[in-house]
Order: sequence, then structure tokens, then C-alpha cells
Amino acid sequence: MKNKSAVAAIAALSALIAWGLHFVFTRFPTMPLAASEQAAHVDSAWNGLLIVEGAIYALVMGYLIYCVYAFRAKKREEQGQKFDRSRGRFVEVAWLAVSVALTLSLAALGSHELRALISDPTADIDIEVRASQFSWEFYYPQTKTFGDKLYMEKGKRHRIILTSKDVIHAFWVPEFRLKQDAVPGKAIPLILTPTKVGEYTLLCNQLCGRDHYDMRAIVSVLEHEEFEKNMKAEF
Ligand SMILES: [Cu+2]
Repeated sequence: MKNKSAVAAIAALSALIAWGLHFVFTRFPTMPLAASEQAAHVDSAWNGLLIVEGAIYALVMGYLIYCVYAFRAKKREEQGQKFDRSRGRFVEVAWLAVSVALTLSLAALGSHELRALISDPTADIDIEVRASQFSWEFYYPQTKTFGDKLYMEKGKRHRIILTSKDVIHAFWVPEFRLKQDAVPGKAIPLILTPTKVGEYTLLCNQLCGRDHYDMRAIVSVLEHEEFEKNMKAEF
């Protein structure tokens, strides 16, 4: 690095890029509405990643832009000076150490959030969700009722028990964030706690055949009274 002003130039460029990224991400959110308790864990891991990656991206791009300017082609008589590589070793070792530390801390953040999502298997409402080419079926064992719409009660923990009649499908409601495969011969649980009343779309997220794109169902999150009423009226 030529002089101290280079450090200031790189820092200024990096800060500018970081601010730009922050501006874009806050103006144009990268995630849809968060409508479940579990969404907060996924979003916190996602935002953590975004901050770390944004900072690294800004630093690398800031340095790159500085290099494009500082080491641009010189006059012929100034070219051909021997390049001293010895000082690069410190940067190399530091970069490696920081990368390892960052990777390990991101893995720790990820496993912390994952544990929060799967550690407690208890639920208030069980719903058996059966996937088949190309539709969804919902069964409520506690009330012994079927439905072609997935009714959920706001604020209650639901245990979605996923099965498949034919091939591999995947249960995915973008607003709830979590995604789980439905595998033939297996019953896979997924805990979800909706937090916002409304209608959402359940999508199949594994390519499962010709009409995969159309394998959808309506998810209706209701308040307690409405939920009870619907369970009696609909089925
Ligand atoms: Cu599918």
C-alpha cells in the first residue's frame, strides 16, 4: 500500500458500498411477509448472513476499485519494477484466519437457530398433510375431519405430519419460511406457529411431475372462534 491515505480511500469506498447495499436491502426487502414464529429464526439467520456478506463484499469491492485506480497502467519507463511479495504473507494468513473464524461463527448461528426450530416437538394441533400428484389433502386427527384447504389457528403450535402417496413433494408456505420434503413411506413432522391472520398459498417445492407448478392449496389462518366454527362448518 502506497501511503496512509490509501487506507482511508479503501475505507471510504467500502463504507459507501456498504451503505448502498444497506439502502437497497432496506428499501427492497429480500423476504416476503413473516407470518409465523419460526420465520423470525430464519430471518435472523438470513439477516445475519446478509450483514456479514455485505460487509465482506463492500471491503473486497472497495479494495478492488482502489487497486484499479492505484495500479493502473503507468508510463513505459516506470513499468517493470520488481514486485515485493514478502509483505503479502501477513494478509494471506490474516484473510485465511478471518475466513475460518467467520465460517465457524456462521455455522454456530445457523445451528443455534435450527435447534430453536426443531428442539421442541410438542404441539397444540396435529394436521396430517398428504401430498400426491398433484394435490394436497389435510386431515385433523383430533377432530377426525378432512379438508381441501389448510386451516390453522393463529398463535397455536401446529404439528404438520407430512406423508406422500407417490413421489417426493415438499411443503412450503413462503410466509412461514420453513420447507419440508414429503417422502413416500415416511411421516415427517414440521412445527409451525402462524402469527398473522390471513390467506396464504401452500406450494409444492420439489419437481414432482407434469403439473408440479399447479400443486397448490390455500392456507387459511384464523382466530380461535373462526377456526372452531370453520372446523365444524366445512367438514
Ligand atoms: Cu410437486
